[in-house]
Amino acid sequence: MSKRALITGITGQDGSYLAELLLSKGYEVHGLIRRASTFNTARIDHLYVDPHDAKAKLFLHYGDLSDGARLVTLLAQIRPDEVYNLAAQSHVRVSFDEPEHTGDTTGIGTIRLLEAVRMSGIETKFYQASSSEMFGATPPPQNEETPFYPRSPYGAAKVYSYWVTKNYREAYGIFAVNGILFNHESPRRGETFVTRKITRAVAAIKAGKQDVLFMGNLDAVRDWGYAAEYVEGMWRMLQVDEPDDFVLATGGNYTVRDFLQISFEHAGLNWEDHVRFDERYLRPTEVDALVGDASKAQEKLGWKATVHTPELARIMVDADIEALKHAGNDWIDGVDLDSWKN
Ligand code: NDP
Ligand code: GDR
Repeated sequence: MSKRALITGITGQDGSYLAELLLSKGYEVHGLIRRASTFNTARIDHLYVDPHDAKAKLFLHYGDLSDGARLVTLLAQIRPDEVYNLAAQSHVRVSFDEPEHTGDTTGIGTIRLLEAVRMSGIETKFYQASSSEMFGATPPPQNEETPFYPRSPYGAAKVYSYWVTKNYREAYGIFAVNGILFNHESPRRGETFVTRKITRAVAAIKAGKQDVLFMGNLDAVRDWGYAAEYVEGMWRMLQVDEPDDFVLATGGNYTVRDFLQISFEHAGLNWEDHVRFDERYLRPTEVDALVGDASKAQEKLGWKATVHTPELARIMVDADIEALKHAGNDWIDGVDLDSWKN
């Protein structure tokens, strides 16, 4: 019998890589998707097989983390061995615009899912997508022992989710773990996160479709790793004997300015000729520096990042240059995106 997993947030960056990984390991994969007026499954379309086909191993179900009753029904019906809670309003800047919605999805959504596990009476392992944003103002290097000091409604909601996950482990004996992941990126990264915003702009500028890129704080320090590697770490956290919490990070230390420089240079461009400041992209409170220490994951999970920030930037620039060649009129350039998205 193959193992069964349920992934919330399967249509997102990490959900798509995790679905790929679990399918490659022979899992039957179930994903929660939100009903939308347009299709939102572009990142997993390549994995989809018609459910009438006997070979189908990926099944999608409508649902939402705001709908607790639906979560109970789904868990009782699917009876997964592993639940990965990746769904969230995940954009830090947007969480200042939509603080209540972010709290409801990124915070309360987690306890709805944990309650659904409990109420459906199933035995399952539970992974919570916790974040380095929880460390916020506490200076690096950050590890599992570092105190939390969130600096956004998003960070605060993730702290809530972290603690309820730990509480359900202690109170009800659920195998529940927190993966505290530092920034991880890929060619599938959402277009309004800083790395992808930069690499898409590089592709568009190189192709003569864009000239200027508006940015916020270039001094922020981040530890950017490769998402495809991080989902392996998530899976490993559910394969150990005892539930525990783990940091995943590369340990690297780069500013947004460094990422601009590496990305533009890779395409033969000078970033200073194209980048302009727009205060719209500043946050009311900023997280100045996140640099992770993942030695516990290396020791106990045998997990270590191999792709570091400069290589990641080059992978993303190459992918966006390639994507633009095939995009035709579907490509929305960075300037347009900026005017109505964050
Ligand atoms: P994305 O923003 O790419 O994906 C978020 C997913 O959540 C999407 O599938 C989205 O669906 C879904 N979602 C949003 N709101 C709801 C809701 N109310 N009900 C059900 N589903 C919902 O995030 P990532 O893949 O980058 O990140 C995955 C998780 O890891 C998130 O929880 C994020 O906060 C966390 N995290 C991410 C890090 C990173 O660097 N990427 C680092 C640390 C933590 P839809 O497609 O319909 O919008
Ligand atoms: P972050 O990622 O807030 O770290 O959260 P993001 O890429 O949005 O910002 C990183 C840093 O870049 C600065 N910045 C800009 N950011 C954006 N988006 N757009 C800009 O124009 C811009 N200019 C400068 C930001 O101020 C910030 O300092 C991500 C998300 O994936 C979270 O869900 C996850 O939990 C954390 O990473 C770890």
